[in-house]
Amino acid sequence: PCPRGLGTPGVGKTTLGKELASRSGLKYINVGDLAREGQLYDGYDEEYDCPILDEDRVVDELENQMSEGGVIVDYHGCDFFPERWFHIVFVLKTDNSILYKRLENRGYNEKKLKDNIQCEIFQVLHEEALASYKEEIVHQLPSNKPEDLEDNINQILKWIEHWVKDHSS
Ligand code: DAT
Repeated sequence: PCPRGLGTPGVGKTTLGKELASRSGLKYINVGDLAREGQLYDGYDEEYDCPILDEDRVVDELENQMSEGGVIVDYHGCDFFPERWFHIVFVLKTDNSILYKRLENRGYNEKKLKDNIQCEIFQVLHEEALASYKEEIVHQLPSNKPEDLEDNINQILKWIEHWVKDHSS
């Protein structure tokens, strides 16, 4: 039900990713920005009025950095990334009424609004993550209010600390 090129914008991925990078020292990569800068597109979706991501070129572009490690990747989809790239996957979840307001503030038109909210209702991205990665590394996090952001960051920082400890002998 969720067309390519759409997803759940507005849930707070960029806000969380950047803040986490600055507090953890990990590197932050926004796949949408990377694609725009490198024009990593493969055609244009007329119906949804957005370029279609060239997934193979995105993967090629990221491969070197990803094998070095220590990277936070921000994107609304995850099924085309190699499974070996990630040790943990977070799917942010925002209540529909709150998400609707955030997307309205971004100036989305009615069709784009409806499609994106639909996508959230059907939990498409969470299912995509569960189908692409081991269930135990996929975590859903609430992203409605500023306290959620703070809780999520603290929780992930703790996880990073443990991971580093476990892998440093
Ligand atoms: P995304 O990168 O998923 O598109 P964003 O990080 O740009 O989303 O955030 C969209 C808007 O929502 C932005 O104005 C910041 C706000 N926001 C993000 N996380 C939030 C939270 N936990 N509580 C309240 N507002 C939040």
